[in-house]
Amino acid sequence: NIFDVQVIRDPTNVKDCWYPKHISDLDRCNHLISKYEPDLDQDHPGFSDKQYRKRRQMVANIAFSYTYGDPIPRIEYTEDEKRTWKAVFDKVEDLLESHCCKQFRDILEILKKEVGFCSEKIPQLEDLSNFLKRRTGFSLRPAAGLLSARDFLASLAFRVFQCTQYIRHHNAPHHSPEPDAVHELLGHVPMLADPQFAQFSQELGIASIGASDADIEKIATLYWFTVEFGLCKENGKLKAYGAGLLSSYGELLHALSDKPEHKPFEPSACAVQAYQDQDFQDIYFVAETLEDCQFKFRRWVEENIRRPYDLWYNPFTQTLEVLDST
Ligand code: NLE
Ligand code: FE2
Repeated sequence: NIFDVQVIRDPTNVKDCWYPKHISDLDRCNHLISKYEPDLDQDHPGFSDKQYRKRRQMVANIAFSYTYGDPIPRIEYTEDEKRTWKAVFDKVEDLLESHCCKQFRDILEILKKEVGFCSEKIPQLEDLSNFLKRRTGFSLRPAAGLLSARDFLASLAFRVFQCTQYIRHHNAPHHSPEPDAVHELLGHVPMLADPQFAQFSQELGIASIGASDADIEKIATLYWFTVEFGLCKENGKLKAYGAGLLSSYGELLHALSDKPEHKPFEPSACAVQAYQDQDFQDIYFVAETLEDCQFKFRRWVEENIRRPYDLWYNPFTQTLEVLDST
């Protein structure tokens, strides 16, 4: 078998399943979840906009034909798309000092200096991928839309971030229920350029490899309340570090207001917290610091995710290696 399918047998907690061993196996980890797509969802702001739907298809096709090692094709963004990027970028920048965590603020500065990150042009995935490779070893690969949690999390184990390339509809710039390039590039990329956060992201990914469906659900929920919608404290004040907040002016304001509930970050409670993904969250988890979040998560994985083997990511061969089989 060319994919070296490893069958893991432990009916209590581990699913018999294929998982990616080498970074190039991520070519097979791109199963889409159809949800909030302009073609299917009547409430999507692009539903009745034929041109927008055609554009989305075209951009998605880049991801469908991408394979490991290709440079990520550049997109010539339209005026509408550029205006949308600028609208979000400028508004988020207004809230930078008051609402966004230090890691984000610092890396935004570096991005401005090193890759010309600014409100006037939408950065290209290929350029940001190269920036990330130098900073933390993360890289981007184009994704056609929302992916299954298992596939998306698996890519993080290889320090690969699957990244959409299309832009949200111009009628709703300040909050989108689905990922788009504004969200990925403005929200995720700066955080993935932080070494400690990159490490945390990879550990979420490694924890998901070979996990049961129930455990994937828990890890995806932890991912949701940290990487996407996490808050932390800075000199006693709440700040956002979650990418879903950092790319949404509307939700940034909401998250730090007194409207939603703020709970201290505790992995075992967080992993089973119900949530919706259509609108602003009603609950946010607050980490003392990002390091604290990482340590608590690590401990939770050790105590809760049982696997008959340990995995290690070998960065020289870009391979997940089994350390210890019992
Ligand atoms: N709510 C985010 C935004 O508007 O940028 C996107 C979240 C995707 C999970
Ligand atoms: Fe995201």
